[in-house]
Amino acid sequence: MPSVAIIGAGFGGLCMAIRLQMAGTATYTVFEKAGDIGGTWRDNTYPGAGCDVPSHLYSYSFEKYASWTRRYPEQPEILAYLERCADKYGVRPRIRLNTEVVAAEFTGERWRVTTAAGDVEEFDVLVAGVGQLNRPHLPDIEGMTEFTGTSFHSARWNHGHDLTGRDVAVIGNGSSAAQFVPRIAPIARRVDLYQRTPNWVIPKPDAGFTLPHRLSFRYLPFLQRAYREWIYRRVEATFYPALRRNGWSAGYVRGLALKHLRDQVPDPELRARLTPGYRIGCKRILLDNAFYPALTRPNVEVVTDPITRITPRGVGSREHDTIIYATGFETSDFLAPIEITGRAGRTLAGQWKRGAEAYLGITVPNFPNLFLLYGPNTNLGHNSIVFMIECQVRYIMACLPHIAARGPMEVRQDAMDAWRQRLERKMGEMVWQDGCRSWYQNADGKVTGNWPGTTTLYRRLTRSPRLEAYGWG
Ligand code: N01
Repeated sequence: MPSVAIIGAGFGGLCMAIRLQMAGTATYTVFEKAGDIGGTWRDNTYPGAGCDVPSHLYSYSFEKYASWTRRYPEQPEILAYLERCADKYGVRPRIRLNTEVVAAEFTGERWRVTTAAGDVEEFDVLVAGVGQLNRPHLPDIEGMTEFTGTSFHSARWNHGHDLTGRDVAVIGNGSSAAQFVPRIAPIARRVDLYQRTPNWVIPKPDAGFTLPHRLSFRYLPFLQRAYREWIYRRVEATFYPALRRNGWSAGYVRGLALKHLRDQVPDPELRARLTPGYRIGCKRILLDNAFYPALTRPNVEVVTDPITRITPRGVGSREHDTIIYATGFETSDFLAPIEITGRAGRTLAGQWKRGAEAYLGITVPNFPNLFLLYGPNTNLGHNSIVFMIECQVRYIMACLPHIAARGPMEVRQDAMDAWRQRLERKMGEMVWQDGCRSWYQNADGKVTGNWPGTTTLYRRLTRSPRLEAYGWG
């Protein structure tokens, strides 16, 4: 089997490592820049961090877990699940922690991988599992550096800074802020939530699993499989259509969101400020039961005035001792800042100047034997990204024997062009450019994040490599 370098030990990189391990090949190395595994679930430790996809679906299909304590467990449980997977499948010895890959160059036959420490090693195949939400985005606001209080990004939570009795400014109101604002509002003296664009929010059907539930899942595995299948089919059938221009469920989901807002926010003036003016689904829909009630607290204010500057004492004319940037991630520069050089000295950053793209979101012309997990146009607005990652890993596993037999595998430019046209046609059916800006888009407004089809279609398209696309027909 070809040797494989995997970058990143989050859901994607670990899945790749486990599948290689299960296939009985130990010729892989996982490079992880942080001191531990877990990716986004290691980084996002803010109070209330969790996932908006039920864990019975947001987990590996080959490693179902019967003991989730609730439908939507929080970050510690998800991280513990990943750690258990790494232990159970014995991949830890092949993970190099605190080892950042800074460059990878295709030599004509193999990938030469360089780490920040200056070590260089060669592998046949390079798999990038760095994800789309791994580098915090900090805004560029005048005066930011002059602030004399404590400031941090939500994905780099400062647990040493007690928020009790503080005057806190939260900048941003996406999924992260929606989860931690209800946790900090009861202890802070005041929370000013700076909202640039309101989000659509629908109820989160969360519930705990009782012991009988958990035992049933453990001892009646068909029940757990059926439950997982039911969640999958429900989100696919109800929420995917809501993201389509003519989707049948958009009105239904919008109605849910408006009712949720009416039920939870009695003040019409605040309700008006929280009502989005763009089509539902254009930005990520939030699933949350605690965010709106937190915003109605007397010590919380939703501030919609644009932020003009940050002073040493707070945001604009207000005084704060803490600023929390819930301002999202650098999502469109996939793989940055790793310098990836393919055939004939081509760099990935150069090739993707007008927007990242990859055939099936996995392979890239001019970059033989490079495979991406959770790459361009494979993010979802409605279902489990772990499902997409498993499709990609299965595809890569199916490519490896071909590489072993025939040498480097490179997707043809015409296959990439045909894929792009297909994506663009499908993208025209979706709502992600209908009156909003979001992290799904790059700086030019092109949607480089999301997959515009059903996940069932993606699974079908990635079931096995079409060898003609690689010039091996
Ligand atoms: O980040 P975001 P996030 N001045 O990019 C605002 C996943 N996730 O960390 O909307 C003022 O959504 C920005 O404003 P606007 C999930 O996929 C999932 O919250 O651009 N504001 C926005 O409000 C999610 O989508 C879960 O106008 C500025 C916010 O910052 C993704 O991660 C939990 C600004 C950024 O929101 C990212 O979520 C957490 C500026 N200069 C995360 N710049 C769950 O599963 C940015 N903003 C529940």
